[in-house]
Amino acid sequence: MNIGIVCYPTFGGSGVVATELGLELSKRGHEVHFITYSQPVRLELLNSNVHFHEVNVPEYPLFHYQPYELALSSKLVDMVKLHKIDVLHVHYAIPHAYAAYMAKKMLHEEGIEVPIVTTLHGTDITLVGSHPFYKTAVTFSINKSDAVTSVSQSLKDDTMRLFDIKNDIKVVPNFIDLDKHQHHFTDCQRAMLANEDERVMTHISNFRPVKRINDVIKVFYRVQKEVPAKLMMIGEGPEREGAEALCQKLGIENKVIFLGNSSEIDKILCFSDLFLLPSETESFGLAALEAMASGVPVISSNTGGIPEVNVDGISGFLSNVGDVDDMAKNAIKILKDPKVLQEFKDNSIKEAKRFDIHQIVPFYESIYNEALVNCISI
Ligand code: GMT
Repeated sequence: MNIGIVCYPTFGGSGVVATELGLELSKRGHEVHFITYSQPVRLELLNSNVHFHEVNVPEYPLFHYQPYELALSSKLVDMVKLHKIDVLHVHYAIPHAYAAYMAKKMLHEEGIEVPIVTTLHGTDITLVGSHPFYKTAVTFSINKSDAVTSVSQSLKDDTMRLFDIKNDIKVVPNFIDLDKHQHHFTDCQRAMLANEDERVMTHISNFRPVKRINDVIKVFYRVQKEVPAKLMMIGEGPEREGAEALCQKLGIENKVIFLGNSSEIDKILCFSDLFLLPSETESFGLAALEAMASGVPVISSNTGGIPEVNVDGISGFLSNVGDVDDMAKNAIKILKDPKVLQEFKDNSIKEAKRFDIHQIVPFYESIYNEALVNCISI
């Protein structure tokens, strides 16, 4: 099958999922075309089955806002025709599902029918999409898609609650390539960052307010009083500056290492003992799953789709949003005793196996096949 994938090419989870999906589909014999404004960060290698087509939006001074949707829908039409794309899979409703619908309509005028599969990732629904300024267009795009998937049951429930949805939404959870997360490294650089007796705690995100970055620091502050530890902060975003200031205020700046964005997540997780994800909301929590696949237990909030991934008392612990005391207490419980830590590490890998890429990707293939058969004619 020739599959067009539209996504955000950045470090965000939706772009990561779209990229890993495309790569796996290519291994399964499909031809995959990524169509977006720059090469996705996790897409390192292009080959005869994996292509990247850049969407260019020329700057024009008359426009206060450059019309990306317009450029994207035109590019989709051109690429579908040129590469005989059978199905378009768009990740993130805004504006991808909307642009794909326009492309579908233009292609229909030329006698070409192409089904649109839309995957909802979370912020496109819970944070941005339900805003009154976008809601009408988001509802329309979801209802006009040939198939709609959501990355967790929780996100499906939110979508049904917040929008007037006429379409069926299938839950296809995010997935993980376990092979990539098994530690084959011989150059684990743990010693450069922490002493032998110190535990390594890690947080990875885009440092947006929804991630509650200050809670990460507050939990760590409590833990390091009881257990010698270091904290790795991976990612970039608006909350980083405030978090660095908080570390200084608490006098722990020498124990917290801000590493910025990294494409070596697997290496960082290789020397981590605990992952912190205290988010306000999280449709799934791919970062937590990546940690678990590397054998790193998770201390998280119990919001959104996180409980579908992190199992309380097994792969880590869940607490109410903002309850940093409880999170710290749970973190200490895991970190203090090496036997307990090892048990949680083993359990984390076991739980991550529920999301094995080889089990999940076939669901997308059957959704594409079904969409091809039932392609809604406009
Ligand atoms: O979490 C973010 O800020 C990035 C965002 C995105 O759209 O890329 O992540 C969302 O999609 C991920 C992949 O499906 C999920 O794992 C994240 O939980 C979800 N983020 C939120 O719901 C806040």
